[in-house]
Amino acid sequence: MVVLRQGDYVWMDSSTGVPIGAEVRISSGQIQLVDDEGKEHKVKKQDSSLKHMHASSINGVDDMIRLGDLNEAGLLRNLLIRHREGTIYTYTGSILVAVNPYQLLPIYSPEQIQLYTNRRLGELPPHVFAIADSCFFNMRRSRQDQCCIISGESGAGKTESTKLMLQFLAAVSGQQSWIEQQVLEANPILEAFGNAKTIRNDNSSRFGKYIDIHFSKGGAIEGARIEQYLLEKSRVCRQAQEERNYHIFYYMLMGMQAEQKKMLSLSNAVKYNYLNMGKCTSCEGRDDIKEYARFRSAMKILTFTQNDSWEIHKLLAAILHLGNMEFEATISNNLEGCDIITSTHSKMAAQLLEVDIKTLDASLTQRSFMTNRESVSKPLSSDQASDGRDAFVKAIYGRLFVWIVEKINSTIFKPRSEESNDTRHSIGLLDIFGFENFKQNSFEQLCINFANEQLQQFFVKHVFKMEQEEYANENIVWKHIAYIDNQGTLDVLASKPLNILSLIDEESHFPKGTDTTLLQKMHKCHEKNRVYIPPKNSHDKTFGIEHFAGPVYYDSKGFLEKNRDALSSDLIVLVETSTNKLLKQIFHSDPINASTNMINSKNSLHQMTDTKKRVPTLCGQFRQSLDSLMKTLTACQPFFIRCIKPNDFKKPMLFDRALCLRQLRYLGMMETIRIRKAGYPIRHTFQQFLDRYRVLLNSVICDPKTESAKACSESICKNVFSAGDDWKIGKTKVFLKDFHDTMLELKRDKALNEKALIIQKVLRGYK
Ligand code: AOV
Ligand code: MG
Repeated sequence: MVVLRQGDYVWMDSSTGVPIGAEVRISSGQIQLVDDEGKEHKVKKQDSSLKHMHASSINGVDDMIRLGDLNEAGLLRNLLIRHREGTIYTYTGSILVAVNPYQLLPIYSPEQIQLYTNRRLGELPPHVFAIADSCFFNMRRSRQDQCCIISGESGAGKTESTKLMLQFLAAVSGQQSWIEQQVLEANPILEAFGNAKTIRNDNSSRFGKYIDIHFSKGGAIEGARIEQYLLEKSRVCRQAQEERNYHIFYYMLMGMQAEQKKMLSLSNAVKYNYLNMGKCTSCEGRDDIKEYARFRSAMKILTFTQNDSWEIHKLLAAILHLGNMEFEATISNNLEGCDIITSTHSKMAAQLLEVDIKTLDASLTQRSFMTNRESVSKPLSSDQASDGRDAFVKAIYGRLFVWIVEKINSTIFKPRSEESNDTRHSIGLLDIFGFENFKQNSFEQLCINFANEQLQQFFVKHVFKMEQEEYANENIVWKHIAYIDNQGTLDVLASKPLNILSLIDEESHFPKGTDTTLLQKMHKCHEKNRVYIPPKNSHDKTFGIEHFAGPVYYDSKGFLEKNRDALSSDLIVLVETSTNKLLKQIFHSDPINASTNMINSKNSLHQMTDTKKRVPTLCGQFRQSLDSLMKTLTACQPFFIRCIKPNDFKKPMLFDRALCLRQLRYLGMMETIRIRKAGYPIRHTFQQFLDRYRVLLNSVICDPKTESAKACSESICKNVFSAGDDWKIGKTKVFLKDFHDTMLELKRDKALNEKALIIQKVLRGYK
């Protein structure tokens, strides 16, 4: 029975299903509980449903493995009270949990960078800088590539964390060199072209990126390489309510000089069909004029010439004019067709693309195809023509984006010369589009969520599977910790025979395939699997997938079209006739990387049916690039940052317990804390361990000349750690906790310093 006293803290029932913390207040014999959300409750002096809070939960802890109340309520409250104080970072061992503050905090100054430089994890309060510093330190200590995987749903803070990591690494690696500046300034360009306002996030990344930063042996940034994944091209033509197109369009229309705008015949954003569809052309808190200036200066730093920049603007303006072109239905020879209505927009589009207006007209309103003997053209309806125009625009924008990333890479990537034989190491930062679940979800969301499933699996493999396997192999006594494995979802999506992605691909290659035939096949193959949620009835075109982060319902309409990502041969031929160098260049780059399929007029049908000559689909390319990403990540030592979105309103100081609990659950945080608390995430082979910490070995007790590396390692541990400390000696490795690593490094530094002092004294004595 719990006896309540003034000032006690207790756990009480709450509507979210997990207990909430509350403080006991007693006045004139009345007992009140004030819960963590400020609500007051009257209770009796003795209430059997209440439980006293563990001391560690009252004020919270820096590292959640130290929580006494190791349950969901404890975990949730720890983040809540820290968030309330503006402490957004918390550790779970070396895994960082970051709760989006939705406000600028004074914790990213140069002084803070300095403070966190060259300190061991856990020496200072949790911080994203500490993770960056650990990556840097580990890279130099183990001479192995590092990566940091930043995950969380849309708006949770992945992109901001990535920028902070980069800022830290640039600062600690040297003295503000030009290449560091260039690596940092790549970001405003990428964001201008690849980020947009969505209902979830005002600066949502609509592409994935992996920035691999290369360091010299001395730890200076030598260069970097950016890998981009699957830009959401459909946004260029269509946006949902309250969403915007890519930032660059609005920046340009707000920030460009009047004279230049006139040359491109541009007016305000509200005037363009491609920009006003979401009924939202400005974004609160985002100054498009200022951002444009920032973007222009970044372009200069990344060595885009004035001419490059002008040519890019020309293509962007052409896109806006293409979007405002109108088609008028016609009937000739009993065939429905259409014409472009001549307007300034059609004229400007042709002028900027540097193509003949008549050819533009013909390429958009007719489609050529091969019969057995000859090429014939068929008129298109106005709807078909505007679909074709949209496909053209998506191809231009998508290819332009790829070209820009490659151009940035050509500036920041420094290949190693043949002679240089010292190895270079790298730190990779992964920032992809977060898990998404909108009212309406399409092919893009399926790809985005598939990528997030893969990352979750990488986490599960690393933190749960491989770790527990290793304990078994090394004969470490261990009680298995259960965890939720999302491999089942990945199997249905991408590994099992006839998996969903391969069915989409199959159907895309099949000329007669439609969204309905696709649904039928999916249904037939996966009906019995719990991961697949079938349509409600025969008219329903929606299927669902049980993702690790919850079920998502996808509208299959347009799936095949989007996946085929095809452009008519007429438009390809049109580009051939253009004198616009940039346009031609972006269309001539490698089609796999440029991510638009060209359907060649001569063999388009053959390509569709002949498996050997298949044009890669969007999904196929995406899977390939994700596979290669997973290989890269597997070859690195990983760090993890788990970002949490505290509310759906982009508001500071608002912590929605139910929303956070849901994220903590699907991120597997409870199990992560358990395994980090019980487990030994730091592992060294005996020889590595001895090599690094030899200075901590008392050779009187254990002589490395006669004793084995294993015996020496054990002796070092006994020497450094307190009695009763939980570390283990396996068959080939030493197994330690995160704090042991910090302790060893600090003691090693101290011992080396003392040794150096003694040597100095001795040398002085000789003089
Ligand atoms: P995301 O990358 O995880 O979403 P962002 O990193 O873009 O999310 O964060 C969304 C917004 O939250 C930012 O624009 C900031 O306003 C705010 N924010 C995030 N982290 C911080 C921080 N450390 N300090 C201050 N404000 C922050 V997405 O790309 O949509 O998956 O696709
Ligand atoms: Mg982002």
